[in-house]
Amino acid sequence: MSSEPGLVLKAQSGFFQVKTGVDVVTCRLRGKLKRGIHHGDLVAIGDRVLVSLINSKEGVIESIEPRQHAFSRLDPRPQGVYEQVLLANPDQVLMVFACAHPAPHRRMLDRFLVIAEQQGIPSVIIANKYDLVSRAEAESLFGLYQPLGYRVIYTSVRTGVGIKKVSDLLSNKLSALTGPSGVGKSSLISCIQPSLSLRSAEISGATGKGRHTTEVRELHSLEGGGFVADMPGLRALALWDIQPEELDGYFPEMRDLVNTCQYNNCSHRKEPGCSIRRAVEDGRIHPERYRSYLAMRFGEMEV
Ligand SMILES: Nc1nc2c(ncn2[C@@H]2O[C@H](COP(=O)(O)OP(=O)(O)OP(=O)(O)O)[C@@H](O)[C@H]2O)c(=O)[nH]1
Ligand SMILES: [Mg+2]
Ligand SMILES: [Zn+2]
Repeated sequence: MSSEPGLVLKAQSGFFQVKTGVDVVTCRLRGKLKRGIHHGDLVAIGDRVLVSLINSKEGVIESIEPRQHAFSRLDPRPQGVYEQVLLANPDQVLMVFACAHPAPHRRMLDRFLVIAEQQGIPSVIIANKYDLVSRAEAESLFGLYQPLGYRVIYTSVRTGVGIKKVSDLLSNKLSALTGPSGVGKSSLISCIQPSLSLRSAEISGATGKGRHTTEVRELHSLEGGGFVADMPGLRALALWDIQPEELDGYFPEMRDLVNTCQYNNCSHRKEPGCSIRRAVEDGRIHPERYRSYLAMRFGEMEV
């Protein structure tokens, strides 16, 4: 019985599709790995595993390599908080939002960015459906992120704008596309690699909300090298294990200023001598970003 390294491409109901060399093998998890109490997914897409082959199509996952990092979501369950691993070991996460239809929820984007900062994963913002708005409108929505150090790519699956840039970005990397439902994540991937032809669907006219067309998380192998995961639309991402005092460190525009506040445990809300508030007043910090910070810090909002 030979043992081979592999990459988990798909996880569904206890079965895993694992790419070993050129083959994709259907695997179960060795029983002993499942023993004990688990506070998170044992195996997720993006995990590197060792598989013992039963035949050319089936195998057993014997061990899982430690994750460097993971793009995860916190899932409160009766037994305690569970770490649902959306993608293990990502090189980057593409935060996909639409310029319109559905209108972008910037607080939600801010929350995604904070989570990626905390999990140590580079993020890129994709502003899709660029064909539905003017350039000025698109920039008024997403332009504020570039000076913070985030790359913003404006795309349209309809006109093809920006698609090459996204395709180059994905090349030879392990990436995830995330964002709300109906923004065009599956459409973007299908446009980059038509042979995949992922399911995409019209968004509901009545609510302007997506319908959660993509249900299973799966890594797709790209012809130009690399893998991309199409995620189901996310309604919410809870902040994972973030201490309130460390939140300002996940806002790039605040990070370097916090040491200059008068109080070293400044929450940047009401304290005198706060350099963050001063930066908001004189325009160095965008007021919307500051409001997002306050909302996350003081729980005035749930996205
Ligand atoms: N006008 C316009 N429509 C687009 C664009 N990209 C995608 N769409 C449409 O938006 C709708 C939703 O696209 P999907 O690709 O299913 O969206 P999704 O983000 O994968 O949605 P979930 O799987 O539910 O998370 C479809 O009707 C697409 O045809 C675009 O660039 N411009
Ligand atoms: Mg989809
Ligand atoms: Zn302060």
